[in-house]
Amino acid sequence: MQKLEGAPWEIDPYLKTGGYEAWRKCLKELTPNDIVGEIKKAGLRGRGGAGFPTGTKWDKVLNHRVQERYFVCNAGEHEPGTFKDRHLLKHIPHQLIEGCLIASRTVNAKASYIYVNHEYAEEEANLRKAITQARERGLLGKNILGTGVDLDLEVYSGHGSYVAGEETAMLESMQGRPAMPRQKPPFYPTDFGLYGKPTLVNNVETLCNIPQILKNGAAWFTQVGTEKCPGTMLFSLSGSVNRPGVYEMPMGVTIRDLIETCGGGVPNGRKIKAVFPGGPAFSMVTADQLDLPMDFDSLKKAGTGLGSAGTIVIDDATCMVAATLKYSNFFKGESCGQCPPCRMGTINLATLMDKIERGEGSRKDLDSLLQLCGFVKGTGYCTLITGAAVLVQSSLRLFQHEFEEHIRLQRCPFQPARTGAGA
Ligand code: L3W
Repeated sequence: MQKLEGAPWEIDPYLKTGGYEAWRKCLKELTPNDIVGEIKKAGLRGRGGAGFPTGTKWDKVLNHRVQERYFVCNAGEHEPGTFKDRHLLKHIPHQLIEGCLIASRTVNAKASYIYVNHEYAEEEANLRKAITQARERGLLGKNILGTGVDLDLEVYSGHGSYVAGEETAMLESMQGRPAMPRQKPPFYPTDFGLYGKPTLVNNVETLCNIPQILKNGAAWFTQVGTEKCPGTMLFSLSGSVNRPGVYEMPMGVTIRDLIETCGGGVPNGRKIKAVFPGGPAFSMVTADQLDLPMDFDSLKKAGTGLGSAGTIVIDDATCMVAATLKYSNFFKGESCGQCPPCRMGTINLATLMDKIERGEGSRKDLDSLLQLCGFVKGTGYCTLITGAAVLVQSSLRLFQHEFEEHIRLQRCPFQPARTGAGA
């Protein structure tokens, strides 16, 4: 992902680096099947959290028997610790627009949208300006580049919630209904999307890879990364690191390399206690696992996940009960309330975590926590409740002694002990 000179919405710096060449090729030379074939050959996998093969998804919509199709770019990024789509929207909106045009044209979408997290106001404004510039150059709109093709992109200001970033909840909210996920399967957007029609939904980063693959070829794309997860990934690195930020690294980079080479290590001579490689919805890893490669398959095999690569580093001065409570509260606040196990489970998990952190917990509460996690995992229409349960399970498994210390001391051991009357 190349950062360009000038204001990000200006089209000329992007055109100078070969921008919109892939789009021209798609309009004039390549058939939809050629395009899907090249994406399959590249082995591109979705960057929104699940790593689903992009070519397979495009193929499903392209070859759907229903001819009325839609395209939606999901820029509803809201995962704690993930901010890479924001970076792309902010710095290279034209690359995203080009990816959206190609995707939309390939599946012959009737209408095409970019759904943007409503908190990304500056990025959304820039994106709108970039679309206007592309329209002025005849790259979208009516009779694109004299080919007779009509295609436009509409920016949709999104809903503010985390769940609204889940693709089916996003589609619901775009139709004026509450942002609540549908049951998947059977309601995959490729079959039952916007207005109940086949809809191609892709993440921002996934789409930014498309022009590069078509311009440089699948073989170029697979030069880096692993065999099953080719290409690069944008890692949002945050927490206890000297240089937090967004880093583009080959898939399979080790956690250590990301933290040390990109992030400049942990500040103040502290040591790493834990890392969320893929955000708080996936298990943490500990300091002895830093040589794990970061790609969808390796992290899954290690019992965690890459998700959208929101990598959060926690140092040894941090109370793991407090750190876990912070994210339990996040999940509690973001549950849409549709599925009873999620609505009740997220509240109960956060309540028990809070009780333990305040020093009012008992051993029975630890058992209740574990039992609750077991009950609620996998029970929602989306993955929110599973993420909330995995978070607590992994914290308890790896840092049980810290939970027990809270119970034994009846306070958080990381907080100074209260002394004296009225303290
Ligand atoms: C057609 C099939 N399409 C799967 C499509 C599906 C989607 C993509 C991935 O992401 C992950 C989770 C979170 N026919 C298909 C098919 N697809 N089978 O492939 O699908 P899926 O269901 O694996 O997951 P997803 O819901 O898109 C979830 C991680 O991302 N994540 C969290 C986001 C979660 C929320 C939320 O639920 N509120 O925002 C972030 O890292 O943990 O692993 O496009 O349609 N047979």
